[in-house]
Order: sequence, then structure tokens, then C-alpha cells
Amino acid sequence: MIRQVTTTRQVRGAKEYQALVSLFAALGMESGKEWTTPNGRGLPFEITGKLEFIQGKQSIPADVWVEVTDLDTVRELLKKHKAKIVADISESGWNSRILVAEPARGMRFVFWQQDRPRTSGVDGELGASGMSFAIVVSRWNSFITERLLQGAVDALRRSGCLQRDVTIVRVPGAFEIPSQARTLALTGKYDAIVTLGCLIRGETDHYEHIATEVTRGIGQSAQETGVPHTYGVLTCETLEQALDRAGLKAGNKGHEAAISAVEMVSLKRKMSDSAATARPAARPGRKTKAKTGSRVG
Ligand code: DLZ
Repeated sequence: MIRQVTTTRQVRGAKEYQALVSLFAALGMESGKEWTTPNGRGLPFEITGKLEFIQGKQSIPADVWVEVTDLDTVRELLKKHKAKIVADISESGWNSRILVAEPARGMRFVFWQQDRPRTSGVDGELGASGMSFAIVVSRWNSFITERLLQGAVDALRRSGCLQRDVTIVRVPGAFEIPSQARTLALTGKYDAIVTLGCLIRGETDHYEHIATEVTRGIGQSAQETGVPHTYGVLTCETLEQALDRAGLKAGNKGHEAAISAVEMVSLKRKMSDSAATARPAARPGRKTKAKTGSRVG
């Protein structure tokens, strides 16, 4: 019978209306069509949610409860939008963290995030001391790829990796990255391979084919050699987009690929350490099979 439920909230002035609308758009909510009448205006936001009735006292009096995936980022956004924070992030007592804000006068929102279970999970660390890396970087679009390389080297050095433990290999274009990455992985000298390149759709014939082949080849080399490979190959629509991703607006993907490599090496070490401790001791009189093959990671 019921098709959908819309709950409405009325703000006092145009300024507050604008502030609320831009805050919720920044939080990633999809807006519908704004309507106007001589008496006012309204803008619906699409939500999937619940209509909850409560009897008795509400634990935190609020108009709307918004569950989020990353409360810390929401807090930053609230601050950026100069929304009033009534109660900063705290434990809720039901395995969640909550923050109470008043982005418009008298309108209270609880933003909350369910905590990740604390009992399980293994994370890699970000210290790269004692690790060795190979970076494969393509010369095609070197204006971009050299920036990615700078970002990657900077990330490794800042993570504690020595300069002598970073080998840089240049290849002609992105297409050559996978085969070179595999060659380096198979030497057994490197803990991880960082791959850097740049494909720009508007300027590349067979863009799709090259991009697919490069991505597949790098992934395959990682899986077949057992050496972590990280992906810093930009696949962009335009040169401007490539520039953004190589250090201007949207971070530096080379830097990110290098940090991921450090994390993957650490994770791999942790996993093999825990596998070694979990391995049952050989029973007396029973021969354990010797491991063969060279180390590739
Ligand atoms: C041929 C080509 C083209 C058209 N565009 C790019 C590109 O945008 N980015 C890139 O890294 N490489 C490009 N290449 C070169 C190929 O990757 C490859 O190096 C050559 O086809 C030689 O095998």
C-alpha cells in the first residue's frame, strides 16, 4: 500500500537552506529536483533507510540519524562546511561511534559509524626499512610518468627504504611493463614491484586493448611469481586528468602505489610468520618434505 515515505524538515532561512543542501550534497547524497512555490522551496535527497518509532526517552535527542562509513571524514566535512558540532566523536555504547551536529539552527543530526570488529584482521605496516623494491616505469608520456616516479621514490624513502634498495627500470611504453615486471620479480632480488605508466584514451589507438593487457599482465605476474606488484598505471581520458593524478589535484598515484607495495610486503611477511608459527611440529620418526625452488619474494 505505502509506496514511499518522505520525512521533511523545515529550515528557517535561505542561508541555512543553502548550507544544508550543500553539506548533504558534499556527503555524497543524491539530490532530486528542487521545487519552488511562492511560499518556499524544497530539495529532496534520495535515501535508503528506516522509519523508526521510539517509545520512551531517545538516548540522544535528534531529528535524523545518519549511518556513515567513515565518521572521521564526515567530521572534516562538517567542519569545512562550518556546521556546528554539538558533541564530538565518542563511543555510543552499542559498538558504534557517534557525532552530534547541528548544521542548521535547531536541527540536530546524529552521524554514526558501526565499529569494525576488533577481534580479527591483519594489517600490513608502513615501515620499509630492510625491504627492496623495483620500480618499472614507462617512458611514454614521460612528462607524467616521471612525476609518478618522483612520488613513488619519495614514498619509499620516507617509509625508511634506502636508496640502494630501490631499482628503477625504464621501459618504452605501458605495454612493456608486465613482461619487465615479471623478469624483475623472478630474479628473487625484490620484495615488491611497483609499476608506473600512463595511458591517455584521447591520444592512444587501441587504448582499451593496451589498458586491458597491461592490467591483466601485471596482475598475472603478481599471482604467478608470488611477488607483490602494485599498480600505478594511469588510465585517463585526458592529459588534464593525468596531470591531476600525477601530483596536482588528486594526489600522486605513484606515491600511492609505492605505499601499497610497502604494505603488501609487510603483510606478506606477517602472513608467512603466522603460518610458520601455526604449522604443527613434525612428529618424531616422520620425515618432513624439504622445500625446493628459489625464493621469489
Ligand atoms: C603505441 C602507444 C600509444 C599509442 N599510446 C601509449 C600511451 O598512451 N601510453 C603508453 O605507455 N604507451 C603507449 N604506446 C606504446 C605502447 O605501450 C608500446 O610501448 C608500443 O606499442 C611498443 O610495443
